[in-house]
Amino acid sequence: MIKNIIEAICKFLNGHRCLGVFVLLALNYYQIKKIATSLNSAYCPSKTKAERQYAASPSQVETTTMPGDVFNTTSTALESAEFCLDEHIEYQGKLNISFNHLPLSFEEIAKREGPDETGLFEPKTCTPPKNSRVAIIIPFRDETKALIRTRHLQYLLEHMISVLKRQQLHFRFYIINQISGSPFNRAKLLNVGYKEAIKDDPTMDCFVFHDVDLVLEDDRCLYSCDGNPNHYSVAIDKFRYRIPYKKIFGGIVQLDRKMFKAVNGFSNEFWGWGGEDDDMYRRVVMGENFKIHRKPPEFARYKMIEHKRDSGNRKNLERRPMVNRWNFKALIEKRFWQLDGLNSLEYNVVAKEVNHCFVNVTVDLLYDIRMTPEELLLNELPEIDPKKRVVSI
Ligand code: UD2
Ligand code: MN
Repeated sequence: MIKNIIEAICKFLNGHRCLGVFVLLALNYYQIKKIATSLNSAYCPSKTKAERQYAASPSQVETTTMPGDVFNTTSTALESAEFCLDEHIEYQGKLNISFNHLPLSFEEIAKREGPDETGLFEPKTCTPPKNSRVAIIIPFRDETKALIRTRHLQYLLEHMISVLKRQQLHFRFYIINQISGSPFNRAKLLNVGYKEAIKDDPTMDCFVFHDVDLVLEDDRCLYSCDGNPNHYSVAIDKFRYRIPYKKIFGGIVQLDRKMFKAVNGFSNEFWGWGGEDDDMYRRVVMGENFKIHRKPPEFARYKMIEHKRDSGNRKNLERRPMVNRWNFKALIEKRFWQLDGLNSLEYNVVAKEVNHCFVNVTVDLLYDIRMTPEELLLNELPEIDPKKRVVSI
């Protein structure tokens, strides 16, 4: 009986090929739909690069709890909203920057800009894509009676926070404040900032190392990472908006986490003014063969707030020979920068608190256990056990 029915159906379908195909198609409808959906999500033109980049990184989508003492909060924006897209940023273009008014206090800035209690700023309506979770790290010390460097910081935050909010970034400012009693060490402070920032929030993936006295004049200069080491302070009024020398890598630079780790961060051993930025240039370009990108000078325009040399930041007389260690022999045989940097970093945090709109880390950089220039300049670098690095001064 059943055999007869099947034979009849086959006969019928043979005579009506179109209908047969239709029945087969209907039977496979769900499978075809499934394939179409996956093709659509892979090639759909409405998705931007940033969106796909983010989607490709599932670890970033998880909700994260920050482990630090001060920052035991949960980031909620990641769970719900759509990704932030570059084309939705409402740039203002050229900004009117001046320093002849009294700057707002940190409290007033926080009131206006609304960070959370951990000093974090997050877009309200969208989720920042990969490489937009930015820690802005500022080396700092103010030993002036007139609190000149503090005033620089006020001007900077007054202008920059609203710019970075417009750029729809997830960001937090870290001010790394060196205690008095030793020469200023900009580079080591920046290493400390990196370590403290990822301790608070392991999902931070982009790091901007930023002098306190440089204020951006055009908000089209994006502060998110793009897979290259970036130099930002390309056109500064003090240098008549021209790059002062070809290999400059000072002022404001940016690296993502992978790159910063690869170059072993900055050197810890540049005490006083100068050289640390040139050493970093060589770590990036000669040590790891990265290509530095400079931001377009039309947008990467900055005003440097006028200042004198700070009393605790005299010229480092060893800076030239220290930078000149970067020669062919060193590259081939020694890779000395792999012994001095993030992996040999030692410091004591004296205080860490949220100061309205930034995280303030006061730090002792342990000047007494620095390596002497003689040791550093030796061709034969000793094996370094960080615990035994105490040297006579
Ligand atoms: C240049 C570089 C700077 C750095 C420095 C040499 C540019 C545009 N700038 O800046 O990045 O390489 O030479 O070390 O290329 N600071 C304090 N308190 C102090 C001393 C320094 O807060 O007592 C901080 C502050 O963030 C300042 C930064 O360190 O902006 C650099 O010091 P500077 O402004 O005196 O150096 P400058 O302008 O010659
Ligand atoms: Mn300066």
